[in-house]
Amino acid sequence: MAAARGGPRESTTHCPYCALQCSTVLSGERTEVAVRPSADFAVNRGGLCQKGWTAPAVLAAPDRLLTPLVRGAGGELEPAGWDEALDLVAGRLTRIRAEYGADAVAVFGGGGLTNEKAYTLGKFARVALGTSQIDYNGRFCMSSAAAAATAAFGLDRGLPFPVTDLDGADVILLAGANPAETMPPLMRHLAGAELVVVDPRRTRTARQAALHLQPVPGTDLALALGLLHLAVTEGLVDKEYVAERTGGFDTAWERCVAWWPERVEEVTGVPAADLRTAVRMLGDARRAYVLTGRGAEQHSKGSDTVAAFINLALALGLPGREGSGFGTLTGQGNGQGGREMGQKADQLPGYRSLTDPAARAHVASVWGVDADALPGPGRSAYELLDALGRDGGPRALLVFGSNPVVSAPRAAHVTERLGALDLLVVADFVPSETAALADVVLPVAQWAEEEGTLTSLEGRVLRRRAHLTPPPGVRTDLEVLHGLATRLGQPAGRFSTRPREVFDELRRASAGGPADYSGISYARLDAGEALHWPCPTENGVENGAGRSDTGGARTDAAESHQGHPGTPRPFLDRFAHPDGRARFAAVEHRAAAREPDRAFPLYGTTGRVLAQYQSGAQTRRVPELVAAAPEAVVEVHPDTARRLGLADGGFADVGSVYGAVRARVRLTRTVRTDTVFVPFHFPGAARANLFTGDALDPRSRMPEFKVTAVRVTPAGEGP
Ligand SMILES: Nc1nc2c(c(=O)[nH]1)N[C@H]1C(S)=C(S)[C@@H](COP(=O)(O)OP(=O)(O)OC[C@H]3O[C@@H](n4cnc5c(=O)[nH]c(N)nc54)[C@H](O)[C@@H]3O)O[C@H]1N2
Ligand SMILES: Nc1nc2c(c(=O)[nH]1)N[C@H]1C(S)=C(S)[C@@H](COP(=O)(O)OP(=O)(O)OC[C@H]3O[C@@H](n4cnc5c(=O)[nH]c(N)nc54)[C@H](O)[C@@H]3O)O[C@H]1N2
Ligand code: SF4
Ligand SMILES: [Mo]
Repeated sequence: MAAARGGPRESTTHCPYCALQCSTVLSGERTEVAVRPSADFAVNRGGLCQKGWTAPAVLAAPDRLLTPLVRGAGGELEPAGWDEALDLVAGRLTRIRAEYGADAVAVFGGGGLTNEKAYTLGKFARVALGTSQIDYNGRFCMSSAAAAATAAFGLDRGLPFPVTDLDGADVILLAGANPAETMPPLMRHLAGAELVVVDPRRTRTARQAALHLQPVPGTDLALALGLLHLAVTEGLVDKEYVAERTGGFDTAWERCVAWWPERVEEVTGVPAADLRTAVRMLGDARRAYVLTGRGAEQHSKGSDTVAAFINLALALGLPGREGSGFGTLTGQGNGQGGREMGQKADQLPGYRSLTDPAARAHVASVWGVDADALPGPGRSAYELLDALGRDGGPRALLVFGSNPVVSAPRAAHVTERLGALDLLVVADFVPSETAALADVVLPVAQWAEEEGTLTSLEGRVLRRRAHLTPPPGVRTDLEVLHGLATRLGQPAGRFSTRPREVFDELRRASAGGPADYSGISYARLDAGEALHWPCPTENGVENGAGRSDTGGARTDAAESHQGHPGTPRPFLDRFAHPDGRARFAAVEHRAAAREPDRAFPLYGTTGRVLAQYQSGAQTRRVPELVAAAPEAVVEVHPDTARRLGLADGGFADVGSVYGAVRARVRLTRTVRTDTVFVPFHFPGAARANLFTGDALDPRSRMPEFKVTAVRVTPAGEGP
């Protein structure tokens, strides 16, 4: 969107980082792109966090990748031409497939990719490569919440209401979320409510809370069962709602009968009186929300933990009522859209199941291929990484939008598996730690250099706009996939390089699915419409296949000429199960995979700090952010430090049965005495994931990032 003729050229777009997708206005040319928050987007209301303000720095990063790199005979990455690099990749993929079969080639995607890229990546894997082996980093992020929400509500829309609905809340329970650091502008929407924060650390968010519950890591499931127990015994259950809108209450109640407050206190360390206060605050509020973050979800029981919090919300009658609800705070920029477009091991576009024959037939017809030719579900993210280079496992991996050397659990092992591949190809715009191991590195365009859409944490589809052209030598992800697909024998027209064309195709592919985008168009978005999926019709004409199971969505297009208005609140009338009811889940508490013992006596947990993003590949290249958070620190309580002989500012090794990270000690009373915390944004020997392990949630396959038994020992020198 150019400004008025003669004025400075400006582009209205969205931040490249988290799922809040704050709206920004860009001006200026490459080395001096300036960013400011746009004033008229209600989610950030003129606010940005430090990462958003400094995002343009990555566009001009001094070590930005500007030419393909190919590992030469001497073992070094050397500049190469595009044809040379793509020919080489396609040739080697073809040989590997011929020798070992289609599943010997794997793809790893990311929740930061636009909808257009995520869609094309999934299609590329299933059609051009014919492999079942594709998964993405959202497995490490949203999978537990997604599994629980799908089971409970029949649909996984992270927040099934606009963020601005939170403004009117009286009470909000945040389980394992620290938005004051992970989504600062969201705090404005929480300011009017009394917060109940569940976090083993007294975070910036917890400090703003009316009540802070500080449980032992990995005990949220017991805590949530205890809160449901109290909701019942305190007479706070909304019986009419439970009878009319839900099913399964009785079996859920059976599981928490025995979780009386004193027992919960024993397991979680949270005083029974505080549990009572929490449940009364929620139960007495006129408008209340229960929201989960990764602290409750990234466990080997993450999906059951979310289910237990949903049980609580259902018992209180919150979901599907205007002004109240349950939601999960989705993480990455396109964390919501990225999980609907078919880059997940078991999914097709439109949040369809890869094992549903009707879904396969529909998507195959849009792709112009035979449904029988589509592979079935493949391995989940960690299982995929673990299988690399093994007998029967993938021999080649293509990575688009993730840096697993830093961000995957059991990082030393994953790094070793990457090293066992015959071919590692990484598309990125900076030399990430994973790109540094690659055989071929493909330099791609960044957020401000290309068009596309992302779907924010509230399920709203947003336009990302190009402000710059990509630097010479750089291609877009869509161009890279097109170049590879044609070299693998695909017809030139099958993989478009134009985002708008891809979006129009994905609308058709999603039509009739749970995440139906068919009524959303670039034209409607550019006209300023706020469209949340499902949105099944444009201009009153249904797009693509007839829609069927959009779940509980209200699909009554307001006026046929205006098109479907989108669905900001999908559960107001009914939930998305065929009977319209939400389901309670019968879940039981269980221990973490690695509980503390004599050798590893502490809980090690991990997470985020304000100034760094994810694996840090982008934010460690921004001087202001490096100044604010230069290195990994291990947060240790002073009493614990005294026992262990740790000095503030000295180094320590935080080790588990899997391995050890070296980080600088930061003494703080904000963390429990039995727990240490390490942010996961840093590389090399400072990778928090050196101590995390391979335990997975049986349902979501989410790794246990948030609790590992560790020991902390003084270390002489830095990493
Ligand atoms: N600054 C910044 N912001 C980000 C990101 C980033 O990397 N940096 N990433 C984005 C993404 S992808 C995501 S997923 C979101 C994540 O956003 P959050 O979920 O808010 O982030 P985390 O720091 O991973 O975890 C939240 C809290 O969980 C707590 N926790 C640890 N163990 C437990 C436990 O057993 N139970 C409970 N209840 N809490 C526990 C931690 O102390 C931490 O404060 O942030 C997004 N925003
Ligand atoms: N210990 C621990 N580990 C964790 C977590 C935790 O809480 N604790 N959280 C987990 C969570 S929630 C997440 S989401 C993951 C995230 O971890 P990662 O998947 O590693 O995410 P990023 O660091 O964002 O990596 C994205 C990479 O892709 C590049 N990139 C960005 N956009 C694009 C694009 O459009 N195209 C291409 N080709 N490349 C792009 C970036 O430069 C970067 O190198 O980490 C997980 N790991
Ligand atoms: S809160 Fe998220 S979207 Fe907003 S500026 Fe910060 S990183 Fe960007
Ligand atoms: Mo995430």
